[in-house]
Amino acid sequence: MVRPAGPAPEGWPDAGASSALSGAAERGELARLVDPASPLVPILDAAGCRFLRPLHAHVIGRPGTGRDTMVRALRERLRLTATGPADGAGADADADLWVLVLAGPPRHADHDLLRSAPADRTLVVLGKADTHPDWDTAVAVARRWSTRLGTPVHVVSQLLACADLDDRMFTALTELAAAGAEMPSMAGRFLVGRPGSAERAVREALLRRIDAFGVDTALSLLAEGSDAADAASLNRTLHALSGVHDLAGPIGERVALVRRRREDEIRAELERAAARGLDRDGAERLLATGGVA
Ligand SMILES: Nc1nc2c(ncn2[C@@H]2O[C@H](COP(=O)(O)OP(=O)(O)OP(=O)(O)O)[C@@H](O)[C@H]2O)c(=O)[nH]1
Ligand SMILES: [Mg+2]
Repeated sequence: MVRPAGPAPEGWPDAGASSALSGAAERGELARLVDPASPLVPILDAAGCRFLRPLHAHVIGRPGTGRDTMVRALRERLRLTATGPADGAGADADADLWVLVLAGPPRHADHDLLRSAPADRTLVVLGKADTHPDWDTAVAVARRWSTRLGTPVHVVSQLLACADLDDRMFTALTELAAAGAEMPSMAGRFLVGRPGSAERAVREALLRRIDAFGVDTALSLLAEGSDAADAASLNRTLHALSGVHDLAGPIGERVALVRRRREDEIRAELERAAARGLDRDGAERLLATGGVA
C-alpha cells in the first residue's frame, strides 16, 4: 500500500483490493512479472521504486497562514513527505495530495488556489485554530467556511502540532503553574521581566513556540497535576490537542486514489517501453493485466 515514510500512524486505513500490477509493485516484485532477461527489468525496478515512494502532501495557502509550520506538522506528526512555499516552484510536481491552509474567511485568492489543485486530492484546513477564542468556536467557523467552499474544512493548530518545548521552558512553566500564574488575556502582558533578561527570554520563547493558547493550556495541565511530567510528555499532550492527527482519516480515504494514479504511471512506463520495442510482448501482456490480484 502507498504509505507514509516510517510506521503508519494508527488509523491509516487499508487502501482496498489491489490489481495484479499494483499488488506486485507493493510487494516490491514488479520486475518478477517478466522474464529475468527482459529489458523491461530495470524499467520495472525503477517504476516499482517510484510506486513505493512515501505519500507526498504539498501545502498551499495565502502568505502568513502558517504554511511552513503546516509542512513541519505533516512531516513530524504524520510522517508524510511534505513540501510548501519554502521548497520553491515545482515542489508540487510529484505531490499526491494538496493541503490548503486558511487562516481567515475564504477570499478570492483561496478560491483560486482551491481551483488550481486537484479537487479529489485536496484537503482544506482551518489553521491556527488556537487563535480562536476556543476550540469549539474554531470548529463552528470551519463549518461556515465549509458551507461556503462546498468541501469539509478540518481544524488544526499546526503550531501546537510542532510543540518542541525544552527543559528550560518546561521548568519555567512548572514554576509559573506552581505560583498560580495564568496566561493574561493580552498576550503581551505575559512578557514581564527586563528586556534581555533570562526570564523575559524564556517567556518570549514560550510565546514563539506555542503562543498564548499553548501557554494557557500548559499552565492548566501543570496546575491540575496532569501526567505532563517532563517537556517530552507535555509536547506530546500539545501535539494530541492540535487536531493534526484527525487529518489521517481524510488522507487515508484518498490512498486508494493515489495508488490508482501510481499504477497509471507504471502503465505509462510500459507503454513507452513497448513503443520503443523493448520486450513488446512482455509489456503488452502486463498492460492487459487489469484484474484483482
Ligand atoms: N498561534 C499560531 N501561530 C501560528 C500557527 N502556525 C503558524 N503560526 C505563526 O504564523 C507565522 C507565520 O508562520 P509560517 O508557518 O511561516 O506561515 P507562512 O504561511 O509560511 O508565512 P510566510 O512565510 O510569512 O508567508 C509565524 O509567526 C508562526 O509562528 C498556529 O497554528 N498558531
Ligand atoms: Mg513561512
